[in-house]
Amino acid sequence: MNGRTILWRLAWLAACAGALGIGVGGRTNAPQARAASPPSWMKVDAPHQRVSFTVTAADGGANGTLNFNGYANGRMTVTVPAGWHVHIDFVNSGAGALPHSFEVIRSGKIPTQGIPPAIPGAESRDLIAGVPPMQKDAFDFTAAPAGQYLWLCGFPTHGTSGMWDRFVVSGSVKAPAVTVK
Ligand SMILES: [Cu+2]
Repeated sequence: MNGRTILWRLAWLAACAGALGIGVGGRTNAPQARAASPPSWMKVDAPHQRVSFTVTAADGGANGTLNFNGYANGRMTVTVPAGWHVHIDFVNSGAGALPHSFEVIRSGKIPTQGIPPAIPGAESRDLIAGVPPMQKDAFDFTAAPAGQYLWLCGFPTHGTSGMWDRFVVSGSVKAPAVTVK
């Protein structure tokens, strides 16, 4: 077998492994982040470096309704390029009949209730009292500085009960993205 044939066989093996979802040399049974097609609740306006999210609190029964868009306990990661304008339409679906709120905090220990947001303007009204069931709010902020953040519900004990997801402000990505695991 000459060198070219060996290279071709390696390429073929890599292609097969990729098609089967097998990481070469990696574990095959670990949960992996999925880069699904953009969710319907994200609207990207790339020319204006602007992204809008509809964030629904208590979207179905996941985590006893303590979730954002169905995800809790950091299962979802939302990434936005640094410097982009972010608009959030926040909706409390009413499932679970509890108030909820939304804010961006630095990644780290989950507080027992809302704290001042890490990014100016990145919070819904009545952070600790919450937005009542079936009500909504809207707000805007600039995604900066780059770093690791969380989306948190500031209603007492909701965050520590898992009502949080990951939010990354990235200095290297070119477009917003949502991954779940
Ligand atoms: Cu909540």
